[in-house]
Amino acid sequence: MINNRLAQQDPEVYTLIEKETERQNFGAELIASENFASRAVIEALGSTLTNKYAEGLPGKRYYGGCKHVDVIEDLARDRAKELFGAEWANVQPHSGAQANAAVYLKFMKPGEKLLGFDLSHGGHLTHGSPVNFSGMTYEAHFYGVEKETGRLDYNKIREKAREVKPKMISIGASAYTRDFDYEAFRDIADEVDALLWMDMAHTAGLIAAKLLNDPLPWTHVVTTTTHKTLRGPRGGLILVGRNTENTLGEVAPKSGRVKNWGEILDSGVFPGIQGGPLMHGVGAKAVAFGEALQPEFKEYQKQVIKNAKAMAAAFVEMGYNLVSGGTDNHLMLIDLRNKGITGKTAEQALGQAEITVNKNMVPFDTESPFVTSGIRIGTPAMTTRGMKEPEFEYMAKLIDKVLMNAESEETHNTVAAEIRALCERFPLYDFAAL
Ligand code: DSN
Repeated sequence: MINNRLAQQDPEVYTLIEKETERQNFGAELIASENFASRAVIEALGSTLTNKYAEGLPGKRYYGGCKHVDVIEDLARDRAKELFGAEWANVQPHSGAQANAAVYLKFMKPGEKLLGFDLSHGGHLTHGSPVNFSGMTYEAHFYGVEKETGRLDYNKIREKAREVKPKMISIGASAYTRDFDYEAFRDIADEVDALLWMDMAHTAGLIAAKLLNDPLPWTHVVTTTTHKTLRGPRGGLILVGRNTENTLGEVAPKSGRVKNWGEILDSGVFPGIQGGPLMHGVGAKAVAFGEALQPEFKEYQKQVIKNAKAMAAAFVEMGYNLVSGGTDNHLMLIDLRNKGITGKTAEQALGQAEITVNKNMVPFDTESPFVTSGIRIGTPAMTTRGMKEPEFEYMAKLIDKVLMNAESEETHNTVAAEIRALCERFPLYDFAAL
C-alpha cells in the first residue's frame, strides 16, 4: 500500500501512484479485462515475498530459505484446484501470455498447426496472431463467428478442423459475449486427434462461480489470468482437469516412467519459459483464490452478469448494435457503425468524460485495428464497487450522451462530473487508509 516511507523517499513516484488511485476512484472503469483487487490482495503484493527467489516447486527448490514460500505456494495451488475442481495447478506464470507460452512449449513443436479463434472476431493475440510469437512459431489457422449471428457455428469449426488437421485447437476469447460448448469442441478435437486448450482468462471468475459452462472436464489444459473476472493480482494460472489422460508420452529421464500432464506443464513454466516465480504474486493469488471460495464471490459474479445484461439491454433500447445481440457473460461488444463514430473516437471522447473503455475490432470490421468500428465494455470492475442494474443503465445513458456529442467539451465535463458523483456513492477503497 502507499505509505509515508514512499512519500518521503520518492515523492515523484508516490504522487503518480496517488494520481492513478484517484483516477481509478473517480472514473467509470469499464474495460472488460480489468477489476479491482481487494486490499488484502494488494497487501500481499506489496509484501516481503517479492524478495525471495524460489525457482522450482514446493519441496523441490533450487534455493534455500523456501520454508514459508513453499507453504504459500501449496496453499495457492490447493485453493486453485478446489476452486476449479482441477487435478493439478501451476500458479507461477507471470501472466496469461506466459501461461499460454508454457502450453505451446510442451504441446506443440515449431511449425505444427494451431486452430484458434480469430483475433479480429474476438479471439486473443496469443492464439496465433502473426504479430505474436504464437503466430510466428506455429502455423496458425482460424475459426470465427458468423456474420449474421455474431456466434460460433460448431459445424463450420468442425469443417475447418477436418481441413487443417491441427495439432492443437484453442478456445477462449477477449471479446466474445456468448458461452462455449466445450463438449462439441472436444468431439471435434477427438475427431481430428488434436489437443484441446481453453484460455478462460476473461471468464475464469464466472466459471469458478459455476455460472458458465465448465471447460475442465472437456479440455486437455486450461489457462487463465488471475486479475480479470477472477479479481486477483495480475498474473497467470494453468490447470489440468481430473479426467485428462496422458497422450503426450513424455518420459522422465531417470525412472523411465511416462510423466503426468502436471509434471510436463510444470517444466514448461520452469525451466521452460520462466526463471524465479514472483512469490508476492503467488501469495496474492492464494489470497484471491481464498476470496473466490467464499459464498459472496458467487453473488458478485451473478451481479456481474445481471449488470452486463441490463446495460446491454439499455444500449439496444437506444438503437446500438451489439455483436450477437446481447451478452451471456461480463462484456458487450458494440458495433458503432450505425452511429457514425469509430471505436477510436469513441474511446477518446469517453476518456475525456472519465469513462474508460477500449476501442475494439468487431467481426468483419471495415476499419483498421488502430481505428476499429467498435468498443468493448465490461462490468466486473464497477460491480466490485457495489453498483447494480440502475447504475449500469445510468452509465449506458451517459455513454450515449458522450457518443452523440463526441466533439463537445461541455458534454465531456458535464458527464465527468456526473460520473464523479456516481463514484463517490460507491467508494473504491478506504481512501484515507491508503
Ligand atoms: N489485454 C486483455 C484484454 O483486454 O482482453 C487480453 O490479454
